[in-house]
Amino acid sequence: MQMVVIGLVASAIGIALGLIINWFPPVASTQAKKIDTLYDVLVIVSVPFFVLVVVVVLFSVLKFRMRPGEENIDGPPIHGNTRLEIVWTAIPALILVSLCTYAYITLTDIEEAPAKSAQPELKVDVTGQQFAWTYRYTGTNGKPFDTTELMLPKGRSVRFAIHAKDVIHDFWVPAFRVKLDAVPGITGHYRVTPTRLGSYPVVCAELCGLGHAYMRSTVSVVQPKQFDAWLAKRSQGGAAAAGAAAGGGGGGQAAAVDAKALFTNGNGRTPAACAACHTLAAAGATGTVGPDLGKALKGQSPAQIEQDIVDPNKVITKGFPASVMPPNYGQTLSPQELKALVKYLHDVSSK
Ligand code: HEC
Ligand SMILES: [Cu+2]
Repeated sequence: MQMVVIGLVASAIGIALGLIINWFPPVASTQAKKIDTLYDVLVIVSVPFFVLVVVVVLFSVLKFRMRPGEENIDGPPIHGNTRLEIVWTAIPALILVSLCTYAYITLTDIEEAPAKSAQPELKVDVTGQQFAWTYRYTGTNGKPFDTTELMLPKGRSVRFAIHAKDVIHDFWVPAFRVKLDAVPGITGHYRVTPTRLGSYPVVCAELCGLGHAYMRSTVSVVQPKQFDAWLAKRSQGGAAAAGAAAGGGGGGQAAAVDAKALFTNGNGRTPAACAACHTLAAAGATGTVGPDLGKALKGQSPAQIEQDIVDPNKVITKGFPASVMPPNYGQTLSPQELKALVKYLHDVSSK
């Protein structure tokens, strides 16, 4: 009786603590709410078992400990108790099956496609690469464009198609709760419906190399109107950049490459756009993995800047990690693109 009373009190305290402590990041999607409820139910069901085991162990240690003079006394021999064994197998099995069923129902629920009558789903391609995320949207003109900025409209279902270029990453927005591995050669999917305006962290949840801890950025959830305006603007930007690149292909003129667009969005072949990691006020870039290039490149010669880009580990900027900036821009940027980028960075940083 004593043990049962202590166990009940301890369980009640444990459950209360489990529910009072605020474990979760903000709830920013319809999925998040259901997952938090699932988590709360798991806390309510599992805390009593943990407490029960701990209480029985501590109680027994205290109450039935060996006292002086009892060294040679042995307890009564005990044989199996069939009824007890059936009960303690059946109850956990029942609980386990119920929890699995509930978890499975929640999973199908959060993965369900929006109703046909609802607004068409927004599709965003996500690509993980050491050590940044890039996103591909379909522009208002029907043409895809790449960006390092993840912008989502509030209240509309989004379906992510998740890819990886090099190693396994994992695309996770804790405020949305859902996450999925990004595996080279496989396209994974998940959907969320953002429900809360604001900026939330995007993290890589799979150890993917030396720069893993830096593979962080943010997602902005905005009003649908604001999103449409952003999409329209980026669609034009993408078209202009593509036009410029196509024009430059024949002439081979460095001036024909839109270096600013290249810096912001990459060329589709580079490992990651520079803006994913660098701040550069002139390009509106706000990455924080690498140095602020507007400041860091002051006084550097074009040759130095070029070396920084094609051989980033030769000179490591103080206070920043080595082996995080991709080492292969020398191959993934064309000579014209590299030249244009160096000229652009030299121009904007020497102002
Ligand atoms: C995955 C993150 C990442 C990406 C993408 C990235 N960089 Fe870097 N970059 C860094 C880090 C970290 C450093 C500092 C360590 C070092 O010097 O290698 C750096 C350093 C630099 C430097 C040297 C700055 C100085 O203080 O001298 C230059 C220049 C530079 N990057 C240009 C670029 C350009 C141009 C691009 C796009 C073509 C780019 N980076 C893409 C992370 C990145
Ligand atoms: Cu990663």
